[in-house]
Amino acid sequence: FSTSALAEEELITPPVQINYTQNLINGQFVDSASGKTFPTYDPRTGEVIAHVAEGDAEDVNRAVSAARKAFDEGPWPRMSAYERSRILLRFADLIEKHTPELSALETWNNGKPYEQSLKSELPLLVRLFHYYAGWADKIHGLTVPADGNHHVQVLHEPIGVAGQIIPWNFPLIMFAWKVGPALACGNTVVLKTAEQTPLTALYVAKLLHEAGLPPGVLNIVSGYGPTAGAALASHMDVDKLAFTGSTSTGKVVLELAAKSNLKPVTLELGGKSPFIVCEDADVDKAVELAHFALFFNQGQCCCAGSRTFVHERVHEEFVEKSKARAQRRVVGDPFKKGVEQGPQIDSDQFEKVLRYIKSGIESNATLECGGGRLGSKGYFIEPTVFSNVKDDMLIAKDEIFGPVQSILKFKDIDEVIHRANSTRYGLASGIFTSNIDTANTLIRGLRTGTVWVNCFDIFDAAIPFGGYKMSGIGREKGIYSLQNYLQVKAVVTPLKNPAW
Ligand code: TXE
Repeated sequence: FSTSALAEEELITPPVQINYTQNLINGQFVDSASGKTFPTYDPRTGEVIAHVAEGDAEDVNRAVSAARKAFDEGPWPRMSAYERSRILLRFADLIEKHTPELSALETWNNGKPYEQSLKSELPLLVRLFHYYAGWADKIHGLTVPADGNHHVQVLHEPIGVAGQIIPWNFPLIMFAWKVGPALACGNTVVLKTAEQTPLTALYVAKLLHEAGLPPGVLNIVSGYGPTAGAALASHMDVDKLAFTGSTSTGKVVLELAAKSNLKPVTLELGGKSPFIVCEDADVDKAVELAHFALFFNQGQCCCAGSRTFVHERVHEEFVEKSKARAQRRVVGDPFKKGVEQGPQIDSDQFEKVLRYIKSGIESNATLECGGGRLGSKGYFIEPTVFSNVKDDMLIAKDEIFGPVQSILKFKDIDEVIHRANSTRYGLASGIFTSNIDTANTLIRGLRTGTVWVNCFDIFDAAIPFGGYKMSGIGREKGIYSLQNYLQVKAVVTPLKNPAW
């Protein structure tokens, strides 16, 4: 059921084995306290690929105790920063060595194209850990010229036990965004993976221990949100919480943190990012970039360019060409060469996306192409393009999180800034223009945490990422991510001889 002959080529058959399915607590793989397991699936078929230990509140308690002990008594926060850096560097090198297996496992459990896992995500994962290894021995405080006869220094200390909850759309990259800065700063961690994609985090955690991580520094609990996730968010002995997922669950975890011990929370949540094609655009290039901005990773990106605003002068040509591009998109088994789009992650997401498509049709947006399921098994959806989308339609307001492009027409820059900002989200935006004045006006006007100009989805390790408004609190990656994992201690000492 591919849309191109390319997908008929042979399956890539990478070596893939599932060795780790238990929770990781205090350096050991262990069954869950209840003995329960849950199935994890292959989204190509909906078939079970493994049964994984199902953690709940008791497993979270055990993991937090291990992390607490490793923080309060263990070597990790006390060892030289250089030694911590070397462990992270060795870890990055081990990931690089295991790239084919990890890429295969990521694709098997998530459904993303194997070539995407292999050629972009695993190299980025390695880069992220090199980046954070580089920070480990460069984190230091300040001295402050305070009034009076005092020597004032500000120490930057690790915050303690970090609780981290991640989603399923980029299981390994999300692991790195969370675990990298936490460990570089000398913290210990309890990570809860998404119930859809528990496998690769366990695999890399094993490599991290091989690289020399002391036991208890990184603990991983697999399990569901309302049980394991909620237990972590409300735990009294967790000093900091980091969450990536939906805006509605973000509100839940923020409330759980507030009602327990007021742990600080960083949130990376949903989006409805505008991608703005200006009147001077080279239409062919704009079509390709807008297509990538939306359809990348099966449309399952928090920053997906899911409102494609197109200037009226180029609108008609743009719609025709976007439709043609979507019809050429190669959908199929993600292990096949040349496949651009695999299945959606699971039946819930699959149904949700199809419901939004139905809503688009019912609200009289024009369905240019796609709109249905592909094949009869697994969670494949046709690349779908709507034109004549209006701002008040559900498909223009809600995060669809699937391969559904909505094209909206605009007349002038002030109007498009206003409409692009008329959303509860503010994660990212894209601009396509070669006019510097237009670009600068849009850059200043858009209320989003990232503005990509004539590019999209550039995820360098050093670039901060996060949202305005209901897209989140705080920033990940780059220097800003370190602040989330550090406490600030002011130390004041009287000076005996103020002149010196
Ligand atoms: O998200 P959830 P879901 C958006 C996207 C998607 C929608 C729903 O629109 O369609 O969210 O996806 C854990 N206490 N994004 O249901 O529920 C859960 O186990 C503590 C955007 O997968 O937010 C998982 O580990 N934790 C997004 C994580 O939260 C809880 C990525 C995310 O799940 C919990 C994914 C609870 N009560 C979905 N309930 C992005 N920003 O990239 C769930 N969890």
